[in-house]
Amino acid sequence: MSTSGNLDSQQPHVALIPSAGMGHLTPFLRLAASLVNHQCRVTLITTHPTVSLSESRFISSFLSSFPQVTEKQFHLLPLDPTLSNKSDDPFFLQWQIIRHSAHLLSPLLVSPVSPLSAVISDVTLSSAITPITTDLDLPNYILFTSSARMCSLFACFPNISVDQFSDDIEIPGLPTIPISLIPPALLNSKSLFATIFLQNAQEVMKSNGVLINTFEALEGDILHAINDREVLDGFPPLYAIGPFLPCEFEKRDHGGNSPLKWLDDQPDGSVVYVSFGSRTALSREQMKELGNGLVSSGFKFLWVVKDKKVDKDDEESLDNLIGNELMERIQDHGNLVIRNWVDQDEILSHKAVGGFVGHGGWNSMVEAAWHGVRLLVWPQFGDQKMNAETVERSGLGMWVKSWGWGEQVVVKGDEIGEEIKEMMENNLLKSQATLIREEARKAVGDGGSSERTLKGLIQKWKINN
Ligand code: UDP
Ligand code: G50
Repeated sequence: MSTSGNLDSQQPHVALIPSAGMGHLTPFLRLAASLVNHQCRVTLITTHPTVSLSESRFISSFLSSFPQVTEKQFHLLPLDPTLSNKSDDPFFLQWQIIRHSAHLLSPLLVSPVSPLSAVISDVTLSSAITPITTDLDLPNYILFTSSARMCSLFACFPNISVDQFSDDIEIPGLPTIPISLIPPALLNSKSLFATIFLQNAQEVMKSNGVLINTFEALEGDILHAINDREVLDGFPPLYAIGPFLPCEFEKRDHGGNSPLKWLDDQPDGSVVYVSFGSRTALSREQMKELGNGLVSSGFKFLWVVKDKKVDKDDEESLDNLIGNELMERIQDHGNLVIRNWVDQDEILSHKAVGGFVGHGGWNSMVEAAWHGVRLLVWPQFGDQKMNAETVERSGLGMWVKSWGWGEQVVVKGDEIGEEIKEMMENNLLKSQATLIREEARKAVGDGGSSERTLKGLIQKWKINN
């Protein structure tokens, strides 16, 4: 503990190490903003290069808004050629590149003037970072960038043998996970994703704690089962400090093309917002069925269309993607289709928006909870079915189990239209979503569960300074 009596010297200094993809960067930058607001000193480790343009723009905008944050640039090693055939997902490959470059981090984590009180790194990097923080004798925390439900699977993963992957998965203290919900990449123990996931799950046991963007009303039962050590004895404390709040620095200049003007003209609660996040492209065939389904639902919609995983590659025109005929029908009905990045927060917070058709990316799920917008979740890959299950259990939304994973089946437009109608007309979902919004606000408000948990953590870092 500092003996100088100088308040400043008690200011905890936290280094943040995000991973690749907007779904990983976004919660880190929101956490960084929150730590600054709680009078912490923050160092942000920024990886160079990034995979997407969105990531580099987001980091620049964050750093301009928070000049008090120290940036330490982390220049990655080139891709090891033996890796390139291990996955066709540029974000998974980047996780591995960051992991392989981790030894270059040590000098960035040494700060003689203001030693670090804690290092918080993304869960996808955990097993590569832990040896470094151990060497430097620094407290090590992990940010788990998905749901607590997914975290329960993560915790148990090293104890699940490959043969068990033909059965549903038993999670002590919690409902069984049907095998159909498990991220497909985990079912192949040789996949790059499964290899990293297992190593991270083993090493996370050595960390001082796991931070997570969730809150009591959304996943209280799961949080308790993990923290009461029912799920796994010895799992580090899980700190639920969500919802992470969208921030001013995230706003972009739309060059006069903001969907807000269109939303302003729609009746309250009448619009369906449709987006599959920052890195999910539907097949052309599925895109057309979705367009038909949206039109047949009879509800007005704002649809964000993506054709490629990485934003730099997203070049095809809308007419080419969904066809002139469908495009005309969409526009005849006065709907809006957008091809670019949107400010999801300003859309979800708009009073015209009544429902959200989304892929189950965890950040989007928590944003929907924050704004009390009910959900039809349509999981495409990865952790998204686990997230969909937890959203359904909380009462915030629904999902259709028979729709399978994104690439497995093409869901027909009529069926999509029917489910959208069900979500929009379901008054129970509507009132539950409103309640969850209130609970979300309580959680981060004065004396709320997440606010107390975050303050407790910061206090711990101060004492260890
Ligand atoms: N997002 C956005 N505008 C877009 C696409 C995505 O603001 O056009 C944001 C969204 O609000 C969320 C993040 O990007 O904060 C995406 O993370 P999520 O976990 O929902 O899904 P992922 O993109 O990782 O699949
Ligand atoms: C991103 C993704 C697919 C996916 C997940 C993503 C998760 C999150 C948890 O975040 O499941 C996770 C923990 C450890 C790890 C990777 C991911 O190594 O595209 O499933």
